[in-house]
Amino acid sequence: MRITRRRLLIASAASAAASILASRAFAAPPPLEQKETYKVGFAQTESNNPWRLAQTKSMQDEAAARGWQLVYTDAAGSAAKQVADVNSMIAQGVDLIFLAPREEKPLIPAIMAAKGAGIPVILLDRNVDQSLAKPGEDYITFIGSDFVEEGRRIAEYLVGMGGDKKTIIQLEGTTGSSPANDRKRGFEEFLADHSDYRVVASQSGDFARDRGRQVAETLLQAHPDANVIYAHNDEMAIGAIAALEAAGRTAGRDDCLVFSIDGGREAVQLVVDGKIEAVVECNPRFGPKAFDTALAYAAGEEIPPVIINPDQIYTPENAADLIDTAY
Ligand code: GYE
Repeated sequence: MRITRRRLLIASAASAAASILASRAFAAPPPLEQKETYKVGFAQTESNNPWRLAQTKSMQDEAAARGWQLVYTDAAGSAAKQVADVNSMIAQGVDLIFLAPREEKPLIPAIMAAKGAGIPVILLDRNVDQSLAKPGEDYITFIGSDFVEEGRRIAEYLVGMGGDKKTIIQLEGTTGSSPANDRKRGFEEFLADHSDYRVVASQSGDFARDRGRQVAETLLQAHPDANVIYAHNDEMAIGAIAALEAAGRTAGRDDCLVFSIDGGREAVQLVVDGKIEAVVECNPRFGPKAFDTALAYAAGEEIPPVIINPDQIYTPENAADLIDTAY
């Protein structure tokens, strides 16, 4: 009796292993047919800042230029709505879905649903948890910036300045999103080797201007000695400048340094004005590369698992010359 049971267990373990192997063997994103024109989805995460608007415009312009139909949705800052948006694109039978996943984990079921329905997915601008979904298997690739590097560049610039501004408030992006996780990691990892620099408070401002202002106001009250604000995007940096001024302080080298990431025109102008010390660019113009990648995939070309956009840095030395490159 006991032996039979053991045999059964071995047999079922073997068949489980076989089925894992079988699913691995077919673990590739669904193919994309070569056609004259396509109907593709773009599932945007929210539209509350110039970065998002520039990204959407770039996708719409590219679709129009190529004569492709674009099914556009805006999740308005809700991961649950974004999952529903992807499901509706699947129901509409789009050929491919461009997805800007709001957070790293909640969009995994949407990626898997598209895969199950035979629709390939390209992730744009934000990534997902790599232990739960993989490029080249569950989706084609991730196109976007190297967020760890963006955070690292800000820290490197700050340390490179020298001086006595070393007490830092960090305004984090949307909790659970890949740019917030990675911009924090890159920044803090670089500073780990410079222990005289201290992040005294770090809180999410949800990548939003007014939330950034409110959080900065509270943190500046709790840490009046703070003399650096590192914001994970322009919007929160602009909110933080308002908070500094409301507290009777000034943004800039004389009082509190402000840093941000994105490179919208308003923030680059603030670098020219001396209120933001430096902005690391995060380019939102995805259209051409996104559509080219889809075509390369349809043509059977090998697509790398990540496609990194090159980004520049706006500083007091170059901001006036480069402002026309800002979106
Ligand atoms: O920095 C921010 C936006 O995901 C890289 O999201 C993007 C970030 C960008 O809302 O402004």
